[in-house]
This record gives sequence, C-alpha cells and structure tokens, in this order.
Amino acid sequence: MYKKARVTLHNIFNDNTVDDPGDLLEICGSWDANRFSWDADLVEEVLLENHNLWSRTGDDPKFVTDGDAFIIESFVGIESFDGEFLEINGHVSERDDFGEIDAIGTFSKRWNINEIPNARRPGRGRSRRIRHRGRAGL
Ligand SMILES: [Ca+2]
Ligand SMILES: [Ca+2]
Ligand SMILES: [Ca+2]
Repeated sequence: MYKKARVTLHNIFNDNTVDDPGDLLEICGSWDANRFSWDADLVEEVLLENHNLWSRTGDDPKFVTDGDAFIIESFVGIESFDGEFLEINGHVSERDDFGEIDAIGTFSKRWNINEIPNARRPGRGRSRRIRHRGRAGL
C-alpha cells in the first residue's frame, strides 16, 4: 500500500487572552509532522522523516491579539508505505516578561497509513480537519 498525505498547519487562533497582561498573547512553540516505521529486527520504531511546520522560541514570540488568528498555512507532503505511521506533534506556550513560560497546550496524534482516507477520485484528496484547544493562564 502507498499513500500520500498533505499536512497543513492553518493557523493559531487567540480565542481569549484571559488574564494575561494586555490584549496580546506572546506565542511560542512548535508543530511537526513525522513519518515512522516499525523495524521488526531492531524491535523499535524508526523516524524516517521529520518536518517542522512552525517553530518560535520564547525569545522571539509571535504576538497574537485577542480574537485574531495568526495565519501560518505551512504544509508538507508525506509519502508513506505499508506498516508506516504519520504523526503530528505540537505544543504552544505563552511568554510573559517575568516568570516561567506558560504551557497552553500540547497535541500528539499518530495514524497508521490504513487509517488515512483514500481519495474519492484519483488526484482529489480528502481532508480531515483537526481543531485543538488549549488554555492560556496568567
Ligand atoms: Ca500579553
Ligand atoms: Ca504573556
Ligand atoms: Ca501568561
């Protein structure tokens, strides 16, 4: 079996700045799409591809106003074969001028390629949208 998937990180939306000072969240973190296989001889999984879709450190956060989406639209095409897995990992945090960086949320999900839907017609993909919510703190 062979499948080609396209993973797109559309945006990070500031639904509510909550009690963070000012009306901006200072966003940092990263999102990655990975391809794995299982090596039966080594009895361990092997990372075949790692693609970073977005990354920002706490020293260089993205400012996102309350009610605004930060548009990213970065994507990667990943081709995979029988017995392989597609994985998406993300974490988003929020920086303050003082104190620790606040974790807003993490996301991690893995699909066997059999679980990725086939195109209805050749060349026409099917999409599955994932929304993930985190919570900002002071
Ligand atoms: Ca702020
Ligand atoms: Ca902040
Ligand atoms: Ca904060």
